[in-house]
Parts: sequence; structure tokens; C-alpha cells
Amino acid sequence: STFYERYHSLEDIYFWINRTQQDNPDTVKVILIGSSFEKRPLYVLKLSVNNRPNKKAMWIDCGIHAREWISPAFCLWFVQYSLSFYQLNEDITNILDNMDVYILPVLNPDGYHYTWTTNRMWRKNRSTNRGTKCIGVDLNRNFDANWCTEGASDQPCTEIYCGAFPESEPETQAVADFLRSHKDIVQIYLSIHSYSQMLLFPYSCTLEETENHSELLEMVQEAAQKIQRHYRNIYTYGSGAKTIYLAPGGSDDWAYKLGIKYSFTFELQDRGRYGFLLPPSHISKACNEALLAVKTIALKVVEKT
Ligand code: 0X9
Ligand code: ZN
Repeated sequence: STFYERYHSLEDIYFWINRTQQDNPDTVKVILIGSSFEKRPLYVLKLSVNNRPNKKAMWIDCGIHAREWISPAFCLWFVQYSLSFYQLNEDITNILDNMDVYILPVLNPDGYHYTWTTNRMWRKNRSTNRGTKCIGVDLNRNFDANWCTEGASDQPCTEIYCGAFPESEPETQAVADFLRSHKDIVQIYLSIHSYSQMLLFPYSCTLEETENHSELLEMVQEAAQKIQRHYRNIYTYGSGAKTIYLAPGGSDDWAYKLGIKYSFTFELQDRGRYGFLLPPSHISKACNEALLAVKTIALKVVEKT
């Protein structure tokens, strides 16, 4: 199997980020956007194929939940695919000609490292909490979108602990600060999770519909149909609150409220057979499915503008 058909330790991923930039100095920039609770760097790769002014952008983050290993694997896959198939594949060429792509391969490096060394099923980050031995905040409950209402918990010992206050965690803060300072150019926000094969959009923090609900629904429906046709695999789709559950404080809802109107969360393979322990032999199909969904959505946005 190739490098991209295996899971990689955090150390390997940092090494890969460095090498990818060195091998592609004209296309790839590495931006340090902050650091984790345990002081690990948070690096964003910026893919930019030409110097056209006023280019729009797409943001993709992976690895917000530590145990969802297919997610960082997808971010690496996407970068490699973009660098390899620009000017060979029509879709990725069209996308990269029209937008820069910002990719954060591991949003929660402390948690990811912990799943490699100590507890494979860890979900949260690794920050200490006042008055308890329980560790970690669910970073996807820590954003400022109906923060800590129904679907999150104020108990540090739970898996869905929302933190002491919105953006209390350095990882959340780094992402929120970066997106706030780039909100005029970022058109698409995309957060990669697993598992359950779902293409979700806001809101998850309320049952209300967004102003562009039907447009978002059309986009994920088309993406799901293409995945079914090409890969014979079923992805369900819809707003988060109506499709899975109420879950406030998520990055997608926060990004939407910031003004990024095309905001999505993808839940990659599988539907529960292996769950978070998806075997490496499934990485290529899982990533190709997600890639098709990303292309479908990005091309629709390019067409509109
Ligand atoms: O609950 C979550 O954070 C996500 N599911 S997971 O099993 N990967 O933990 C779904 C996130 C959907 N979006 C929001 N809740 N905002
Ligand atoms: Zn997740």
C-alpha cells in the first residue's frame, strides 16, 4: 500500500507537512495558526496554484475528534490528490483555478497523539479541567453557536463536555481567529469526521432551518447521488439537528453564523461495522467518496460565482 493508504502517527504527519511544502514550494505554504493545550503546533497548508488577486477560498479541517483516524487520512489524501491531478483532472483543476484551499490536517493533535500512545478511543482534546481529574473538552461543542445548550454537557467527565466558556480551548480559538480574519474570502467551510456516512449542514444547534436550507440540501443530495452511482455506497444527508441529533457549539454552525454560507460536516465511512477502527484497506475508497463530495460542492460554488 502507498503512504496515503495507511494511518500515520502525529510525528509522521508533521514530517509529511514539512516535506510536502519543500517538494511544492510554488503551490504549498504552511501557516502556523496557533498551538494546542500541550503546545503542539497547529499547521494549515495553503494550496494556491496561481497569483490571481481576489481569489476565494475553501477551508477543510480534519481530526477535531481524536479517534476518527480516517479524517486526518482524508486531509492528506486531498492534498496529495490536488498536487498530483492539477491540470490532469478537469474538476480539481477548475476548483484550484478558482479558489485557494486551506487545510488543517489535525485540529486536535494532543488527542490524536493520545489515541496512538494510550487510548485508541479518545475523542476530546487533552486540557485539564478545574476541580476534577477528568481531562478534555469536546472541541466540537466548544464553538460559540448556542454554546452548551441541549446536546452538550457542562460536566467535564462526559464525552460531550462543552468547556468552561465558548472558545475556552486553544485549538478552538486558533481556528476561530483564523476564520474570522479570512471570512471575506472563505466561501466553503468543511469539517471531516467519522463515522456513519453522512453529509451534514447547519444547523445542528437548533431545529430551525438556515436561510439557504434548500440550496445546501440540493448540494449534499447531488453529492450523495454521485457517491452512490460511482461507489455503490449510501450516504444520508440533511441538516445536523434533523439528521443525527441536536449538538450545539459545533464548528460548522459557528462558521455558518460567521457568514460562511456553504458550511458542511462530513461523516466518512463506515456505518458501524468497524466504526472508528476502519481498516487501512478501506482508506482509499472512503477518501475517494469524500473527495467526490468535496468536488461536487466546490464546483457548485464555483459555478455560482
Ligand atoms: O457530534 C459531533 O460532533 C459529530 N458527530 S461525531 O460522531 N463525529 O462526533 C457531528 C457534528 C455535526 N455538526 C454539529 N454538531 N455542529
Ligand atoms: Zn467527530
